[in-house]
Amino acid sequence: MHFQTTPGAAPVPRETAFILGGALLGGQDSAVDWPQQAISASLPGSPATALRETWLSASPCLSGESDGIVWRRSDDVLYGVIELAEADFADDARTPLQAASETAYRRIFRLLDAQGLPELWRVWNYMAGINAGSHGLERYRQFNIGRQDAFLACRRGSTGNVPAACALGLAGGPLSIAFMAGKIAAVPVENPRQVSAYHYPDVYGPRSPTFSRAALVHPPGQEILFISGTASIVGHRSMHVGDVAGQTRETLANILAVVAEANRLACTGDFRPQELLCRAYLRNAADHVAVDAVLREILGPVEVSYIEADVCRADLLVEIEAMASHPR
Ligand code: 3EB
Repeated sequence: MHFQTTPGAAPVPRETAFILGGALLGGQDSAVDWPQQAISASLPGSPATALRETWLSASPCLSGESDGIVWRRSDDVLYGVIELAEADFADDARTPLQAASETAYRRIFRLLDAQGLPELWRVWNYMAGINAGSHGLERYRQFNIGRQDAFLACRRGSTGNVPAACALGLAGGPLSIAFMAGKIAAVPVENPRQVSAYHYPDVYGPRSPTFSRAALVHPPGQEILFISGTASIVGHRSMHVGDVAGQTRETLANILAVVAEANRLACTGDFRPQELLCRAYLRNAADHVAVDAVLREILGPVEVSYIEADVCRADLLVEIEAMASHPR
């Protein structure tokens, strides 16, 4: 599998049958016939108003649409996108976001079981107003209840072998979840500097988030490291509140710790910080210059895309995710 980023308006560079799926950063949905997660947000510091990220398969893909999930698969890997409008869950006994979240994850697990690619590797979660409250509970916490309920209902377990993930707030739009899954289980990676998110205490919500700090996954001939959205959290506490440069340093210390931990488990040799392809989410677009300076000081000249989005804790200003790939 090959990953690439191109300016949004550019023509698709290869035969589209080989496109597994991807994301459109900054853009509204454009008509493509592969699963594409549209992330409608501004891209601070980018000359392009949209960037397209594409996963290319080594072989032609099979396409499908099931239960509202648009997906494509090769023999070994499946990528899908599901978007659910919360208004369609208005009559549910649960909050609409909780109900939509549980429904989305249940549908994802059903699809993966049916396709014989049951191992969920990486999930990208976006929702409107993530820090807003409704029904007496912050919306991110509502999402966490629905997500965890689906893992438990589908007999997945909600600790240990859970996917790498990110969860961000956008100005509006549906609950949007993209995911990558495969035949072979991911190797989950935790961060010794942080309490595992699935063990966060309940001051952060009635249910813990269901994700691992990183995952090593193994498509044919390859080892990919997916580092989850990472923030300025040590133990389980938010650090450097109000200080975006301090938060960025702490976040990168966490990412370096996750890379070191992944390297103990990797089968293709050490991943080096300079290899990372990063996405950085900024609560305030104007922080881009400060975050970029710290990021380049610590990681060197890596590839990074900035997206204006809300981090899931109201006291955090920046979250960074990353990935890297080795031949195997
Ligand atoms: C954190 O470490 C910051 O709920 O899926 C990062 C990555 C975060 C994923 C998720 C949340 C999620 O808790 C927030």
